[in-house]
Amino acid sequence: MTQIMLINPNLKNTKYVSKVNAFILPPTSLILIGTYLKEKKYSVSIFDGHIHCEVIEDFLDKIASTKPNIIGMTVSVGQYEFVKKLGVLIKQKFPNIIIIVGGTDLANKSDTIAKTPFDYVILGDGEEVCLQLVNSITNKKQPPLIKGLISKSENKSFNKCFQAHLSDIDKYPNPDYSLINMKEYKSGLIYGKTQQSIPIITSRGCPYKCSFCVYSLSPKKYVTKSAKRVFNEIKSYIKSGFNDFWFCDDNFMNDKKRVEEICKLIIKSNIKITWHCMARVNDIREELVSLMKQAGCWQIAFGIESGSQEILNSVHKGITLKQISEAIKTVNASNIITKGLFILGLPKETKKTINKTISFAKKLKLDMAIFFLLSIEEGTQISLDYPMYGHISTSDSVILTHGNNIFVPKGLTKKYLIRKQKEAILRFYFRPNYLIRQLRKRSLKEIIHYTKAFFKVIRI
Ligand code: B12
Ligand code: SF4
Repeated sequence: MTQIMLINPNLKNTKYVSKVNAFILPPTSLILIGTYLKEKKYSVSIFDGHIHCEVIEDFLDKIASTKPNIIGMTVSVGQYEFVKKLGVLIKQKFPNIIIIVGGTDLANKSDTIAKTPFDYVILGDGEEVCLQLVNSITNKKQPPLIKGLISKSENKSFNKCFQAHLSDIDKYPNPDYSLINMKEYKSGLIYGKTQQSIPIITSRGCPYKCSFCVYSLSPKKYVTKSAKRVFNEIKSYIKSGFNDFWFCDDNFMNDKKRVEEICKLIIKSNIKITWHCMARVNDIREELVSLMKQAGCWQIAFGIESGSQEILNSVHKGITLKQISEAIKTVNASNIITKGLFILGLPKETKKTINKTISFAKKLKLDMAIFFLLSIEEGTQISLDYPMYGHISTSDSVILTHGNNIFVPKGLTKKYLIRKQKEAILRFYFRPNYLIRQLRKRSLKEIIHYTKAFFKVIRI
C-alpha cells in the first residue's frame, strides 16, 4: 500500500520562531494536500520538523520508523537550500523513497530538477497535480504530462508559467486537522484570540500588484470559496472543538459581498466564534465592519507600508493616506483591534520618509504596529527593479524579518535601518496615551503576553 509521509522541513528554533518565540503555526499547505489524498483513500501522515526536530538527522530517524514509499515536502520562503540538503540525505539513506516537493517559492527558483535530489517538483496549487502523480506512482504508470508537474526525466527549469492553478476551490474537502496534533501549535495571541487558532484559506491569490509582493509578477488568478462553503468549513471545525479562526487569505475582504454573506451566516446560526483577518484599507465600510464585529471578528491587520504617499505610489500599493486614516478610524470605532504592518526602507525611501512613516503610525491610533525591513523576495517586481534604488545587504541581526537579504535604499545604511526599526517600535509603544488606550481595550492576559513579547523583540 502507498504510504505517504508529508514533511514540514523546518527545524525547531528556526529564526522567526526562536527569536521572538511567540508562535508555531500549523503547516496549512500539507494539511490541504494530506486531506485530499486521505479522502482518495491514501494513507497519509504529517511530520512537522518545527515541532519535533532539533537537527536534520532527526528527520531520518522518523522516516526510518514510518517507512513511507513517498515523501512530500513543502518549501517555504528561505528553506530551499535546507530542503535540498535534506533531500540528498534522504536519497543516500533511503534511495527507493520517491521525493515530491511543492510550495509557492519553488516557481521563483532557477534550478533545473536534474540538479536536485527531488523526483518530482509541483509548481502552484498542489491538490490535483499531487493526486494524479500519486495515482500514477501507485499504479506503476508513467507520470502524467500535466501543468504544474516537473519530473526527473525532463530537464525543465522551474518556472512560474508551469504553475497549476485551481479555479474551483469550493469542491475540496474541509481540511482535516486530525492529521496533526493541534495542541502542539500555538498562535501566540499574535495569530489568534486563543493559542489554538485554526487558519482558514477562503481564497487564493490577490488581484493587486504591490511591487514587493509575490503577486506582482504572478500569473495566479484570484479565486474564492463561496460564503456557504466557508461557513460549512467553520462548522466542521466547531464540531472538532475549535472556535477561534484566522482567515489567512492575503486579501480577505476583496469581495465585500462575500464577506457580508459569511458574516450573516455566522450571525444567523448563533454560533459563538472569534476570528481575525488581513485586509486592504480601501475595502473598509462602516456597515460591513459592524457586521464583522457581530460575527466574531476581533482583529483586522492592514498592509499600510508607508506614511509617505509618494512611496505608496511608487510600490503600486493603490491606497491613499486619507483612506488609511479613515479605515483605521472606522475599525477603531467598532472596537475591533487594528494592526498596521509597515515597511521601512522601500525603494526611494529617505530619512525623511522613514520618519514620516513612524509619525504616521503613531497618529493613526492603531492597537499594534509592526515595522518590517524590506526583505527582497524572489519573483517580485522589486527583485527585478531594486538595483536602480539601492543594494541588498545580508544580516543576522535583523528582527521581524525572515530573510537575511535586507534592502538598503541609496543614501541609507543597514545600520541606520536597524536603528530606525527599534526606534519605531519604542516610539510607537512607549506612549502614555497608547498604554492607557490598551489598558481599556485589552484583557490583562493579553497585556502581559504582549509586554513579554515586546521586551523579547527589543532585546534582540
Ligand atoms: C500563514 C503565512 C505565513 C506564516 C507561516 C505559517 C506556516 N505554517 O508556514 C508566517 C506568518 C510565519 C509567515 C511568514 C512568512 N511569510 Co508567509 N504567508 C502566509 C500566508 C498568509 C498563508 C500561507 C498558506 O497557508 N497558504 C495557503 C496554502 C494553501 O497555499 P500554499 O502554502 O502555497 O500551498 C499550496 C501550494 O504551494 C502547494 N504546496 C505547498 N506545499 C506543498 C507540498 C507538497 C508535497 C505539494 C505536493 C504541494 C505543496 O499546494 C498547496 C495547496 O494548493 C501566505 C499567503 C497566502 N495566502 O498563501 C503568506 C506567504 C506564503 N508568505 C510569504 C512571505 C514572503 C513570508 C515571509 C518571508 C515574510 C517575512 N519577510 O518575514 C515569512 C517566511 C517564513 C517562512 N519560512 O515561511 C509570501 C511568500 C512569497 C513567495 N516567494 O512565495 C506569501 C505568499 C505572502 C505574499 N503574498 O507575499 N507566513
Ligand atoms: S501586498 Fe497585499 S494587496 Fe498587495 S498584492 Fe500582495 S496580497 Fe495583494
